[in-house]
Order: sequence, then C-alpha cells, then structure tokens
Amino acid sequence: MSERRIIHIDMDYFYAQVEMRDQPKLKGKPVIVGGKASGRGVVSTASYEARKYGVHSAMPMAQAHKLCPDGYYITPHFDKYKEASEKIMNIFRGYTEIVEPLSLDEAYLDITHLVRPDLPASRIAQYIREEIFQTTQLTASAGVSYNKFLAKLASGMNKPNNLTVINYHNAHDILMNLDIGEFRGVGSATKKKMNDNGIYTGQDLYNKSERELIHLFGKRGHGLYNKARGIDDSPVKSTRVRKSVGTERTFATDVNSDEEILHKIHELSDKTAERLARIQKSGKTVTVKIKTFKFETFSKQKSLRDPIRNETDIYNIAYSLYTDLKDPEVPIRLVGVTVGNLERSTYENMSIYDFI
Ligand code: TTP
Ligand code: MG
Repeated sequence: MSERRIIHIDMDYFYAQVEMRDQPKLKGKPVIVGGKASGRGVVSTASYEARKYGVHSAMPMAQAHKLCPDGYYITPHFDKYKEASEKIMNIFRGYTEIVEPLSLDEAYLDITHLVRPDLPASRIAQYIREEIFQTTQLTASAGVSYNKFLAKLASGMNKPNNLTVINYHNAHDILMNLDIGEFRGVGSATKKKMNDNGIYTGQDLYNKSERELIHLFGKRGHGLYNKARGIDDSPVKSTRVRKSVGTERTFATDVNSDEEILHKIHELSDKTAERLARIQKSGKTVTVKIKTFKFETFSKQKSLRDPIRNETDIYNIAYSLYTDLKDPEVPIRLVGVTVGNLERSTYENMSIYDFI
C-alpha cells in the first residue's frame, strides 16, 4: 500500500464537555454524565477532574457517587451531543470525503491527497481542531500517522486538547513501550491470554514469531504480528457520499444592514469555494439560508445548468438569492451559503484555491 496520511479525531470528555460549555459554573469541576444512581444507571463519561477520583465510563453510577460524592451529576442531553456531532462531522467533510465516523465524537480521516510539502498532515489536523473549537467551543484531540491503528493510538496519548504525531521515527519506541491492553482489538479476555503467555508489552509481542501468534490467537495472529510492527493496511471507509458543501455564521448581534450581511455572504462564498476545491467538486445548486432574530429560518435555492465552484460565481448567485429573500424590516442572526448537487470538477470551473 502506498504512503498514506491518516488523522484520528476524538472529542475530549465529550458529553461532559458539552454540559460544561453550556453551564459555565461547571468549569474545572468534577462532572459526571450518566443514568440515575437509583436502578442500574451507569456513567456515560466524566470530566478529567472527576477521572482523578477513579470515575470512568461504564462504571455503575452508585459507585461513582461513592468515589466522588461532591461531583456534579448530570443526566444526558443527547440532542445536544447529536448537534455537536453533526457539526464536527461536517467540518471533517469540508477537508476530505474519506471520513469514517466511529461514534458521535470520533472519526478517521484520510487526508493523503491534501498534504503538500508546505502543508504537513499535522498542520491540517491543527486547522481541524481550531475549526472545531471555533464552531462548537469544544476541544478535540487528534492523532496523525500513516495508518489507522497508529493515528488512533496517537490521539489518545496526550488527551485532552492535544495533537500527537506518530511517524516512522518514533513509532517503534512507542509500540515497544505500550501496554498490551492498549493494542486495538485486545480486550480483557485477550489481554489475559497474552499475560498468561508472558506478553505484557509491545516489545513482548514483537518478540513472538508470527507462527507462535497464529498458534495462540488463530486468524488474528497475523494482525497482531503486524500491529507490533506498526503495520495496518485497513482503509478509511467513508460511509456516505457528500451531497453539499455549506458554511454558515451566526452574528454576534442581530444585523439588519445589507452591507454587513453581504460582506458576510462574500466571506461564506469564499469559504465554500475553498472547501469545494479541497474535495475537487463543483455543484449545480446554490442555497442561501437566513435565520431571523425570532429564530425563523428561510432559504432560497437556485439550480444551474452548469456546475460552479469558484467564489465569484457562488457569490453572484448568493447575492441575488439574498436580495429575494431578505425582508428589509427584519434583523437576522444567521446567514448560510451552500452549494449542492455536487459532481467532480473539471479544469474549466476550478477556482483560485486550486492554484495556491
Ligand atoms: P469516548 O470518546 O470514549 O470518551 P470521552 O469523549 O467522554 O472522553 P475522552 O475521549 O476524552 O477520553 O466516548 C465518547 C462519548 O460516548 C462519551 O462522552 C459518552 C459516550 N460513552 C458512553 O455513553 N458510554 C461509554 O461506555 C463510553 C466509553 C462512551
Ligand atoms: Mg472522546
């Protein structure tokens, strides 16, 4: 398999972080999100402050209460987590089409095609983390490497709010020192069997022959042998084809000035063009959305004969849609520009972003 660049992104203490964002008095406090302590509720997750008390995911709530009696206990708000999740997945898809979500808060991204000598994978990962924070006010950790196994390992190494790179220089040392339980696919039963056979670390695993591992673990033996060597050829499996690319912004205060709103639409058209260029797509529909100060949403769409992707074309159409849509009396709080009905770009409709 040729050289790849993979990012694994995982939000930090996800449910708890969302709750702490929305209730600032919880900042820096031990926060535990989960079911009720009565009955059989378990911990969904805990803030890092609560983890210091030994509280962790899947622990019975009653036990968490014993370990951390002064913690702040919150029942989950799944709609909020879902909303944040959609936002981050949307950000990922603005960078690459090859996104494999693993859960609400976690995904693999194959960004091989985006990397350039002046734009290393780690910088792209940093941009993604920044965009997540700007959009959701939540922090994420990222791991960057040349395969999925190592990217995921990396993202967990310096949590929370960090970026970790595993490359050909440091991979071997990291793997040799790794507890055997940290290898992907090694659950508690396998871990016990490993320990029974004298395997406690990556180094111990590395020292076993492939034949021995196949003898002990059957079909999985080959994969384990490779993991100890940092080899993992599994592809990032994207789960859906992207149908549109859009960007939206909420104003700090409700706005009624056409000049200001059109300025924003110009920026959003630029941003959308940039995203289209990254994924090498053009689209045949442009949609402008506005949300009024009363939270009513209106949108208007135009379908085109030929696909477009450059910032000027997008802006021109968005401009006319906006003038049709906007009521001069009504201040707005949010504006969005989306290009849909996507297809692969041809040279003629490329934008300046293709040449920088
Ligand atoms: P994780 O990413 O495993 O954990 P986390 O984001 O809370 O913390 P971190 O990544 O910083 O270690 O899981 C994501 C969310 O999934 C988590 O916030 C809550 C939910 N979850 C459960 O409901 N039950 C579980 O057993 C686990 C592991 C997670
Ligand atoms: Mg997480």
